[in-house]
Amino acid sequence: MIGLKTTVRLRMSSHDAHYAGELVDGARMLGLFGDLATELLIRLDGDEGLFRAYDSVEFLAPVYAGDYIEATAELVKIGNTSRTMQFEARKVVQNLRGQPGKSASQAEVLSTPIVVTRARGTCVTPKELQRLTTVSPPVILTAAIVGAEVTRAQTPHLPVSPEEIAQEAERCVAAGASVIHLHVRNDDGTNTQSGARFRETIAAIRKRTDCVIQTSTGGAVGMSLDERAGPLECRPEMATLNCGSLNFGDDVFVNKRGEIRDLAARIRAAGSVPELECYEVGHVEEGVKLAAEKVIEAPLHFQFVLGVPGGIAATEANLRYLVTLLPEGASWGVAATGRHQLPMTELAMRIGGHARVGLEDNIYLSKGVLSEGSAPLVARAKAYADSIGRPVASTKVARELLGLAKV
Ligand code: KMH
Ligand code: ZN
Repeated sequence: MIGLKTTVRLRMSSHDAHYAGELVDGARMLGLFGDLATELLIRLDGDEGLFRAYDSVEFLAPVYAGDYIEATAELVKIGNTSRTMQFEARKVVQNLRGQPGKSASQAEVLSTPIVVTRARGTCVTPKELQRLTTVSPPVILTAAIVGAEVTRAQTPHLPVSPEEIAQEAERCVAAGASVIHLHVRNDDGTNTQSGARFRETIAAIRKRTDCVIQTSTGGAVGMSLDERAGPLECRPEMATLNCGSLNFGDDVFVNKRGEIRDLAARIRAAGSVPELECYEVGHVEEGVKLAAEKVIEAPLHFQFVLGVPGGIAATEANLRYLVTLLPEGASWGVAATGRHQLPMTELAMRIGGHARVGLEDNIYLSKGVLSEGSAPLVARAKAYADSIGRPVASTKVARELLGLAKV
């Protein structure tokens, strides 16, 4: 429910104008915000609730009769009875009356809307008037603790040996992760998809924790399909299925359509549940097609990988669009690269998704400060989930949500 949004668009008429020169008063914008807040409360609680206070209001540009205003409210925090919302009103069409050489009825559509008012405020719905149950769904935190590209030269905190990886998996689960996205390394730190090395590493993890282990079938750029399928001999509970090709930094990560279907069949034969890795819009559509072709089974689990150089950018608009492509019943999460990891995983958690953090995608805790392994990144994601009222899924709950059989 956090992230619930609503929008109205309407024309300011001369009835709305209050001051000289057909200027509309700021209170009119606050009236719109009040109506938007009420709609969000009705959607959330089944009650109109009450507006308690504005924390901030900024009037940023004048509004005149004849302008069109688009106003949006977004639910950003839910307490026991309090509901905090962020408001924005934008001018999307402006009347040009009064400008030199323009007629009274002349107007233009603004290619870049002008923000006229911004505010943040808190509403209240008393407990006894909350008619709908608003239970926030648990969030599954995935820790991508190794990856294929990160090196010890970039961060000394990268686990390499099976025992180091197992220790890191245990730390991440203690911090709130329920899924470990797994790559493995040779002793010299180079990447490998060797089934034997996965077997050894999974056994070491299993001695320490009962998390969901999701092995990579992406491996590293340039590996053959047979090589990438190596970990499937361990019959992992989950395995990634990369849903399309893309430029991957300076390389090309090749996932031909036939190869995707081949790997999907191997994942199924191994008794594993696929997670669909999508780095582009078309990859999501391909994932949906795979289900239509019965190559994979519903419920589908999508991972939106945002911010790979060459792939879809890590922006709010992109993420909100990707979510609209999903079929009913699908789950989704976000794995964003580098400095995008924090804002994008938080956004995902606010709007109902799951989140992946860890050194595979981002080695920094903050600008210039290396994360001492993936566990601090998991702990920070859990703290955020707690702050917005989403419980972090235990390994048991994660298995239920993902439809996995207990190993
Ligand atoms: N290393 C990337 C080329 C996956 O694990 O399936 C692919 C990757 C995705 O990491
Ligand atoms: Zn990976």
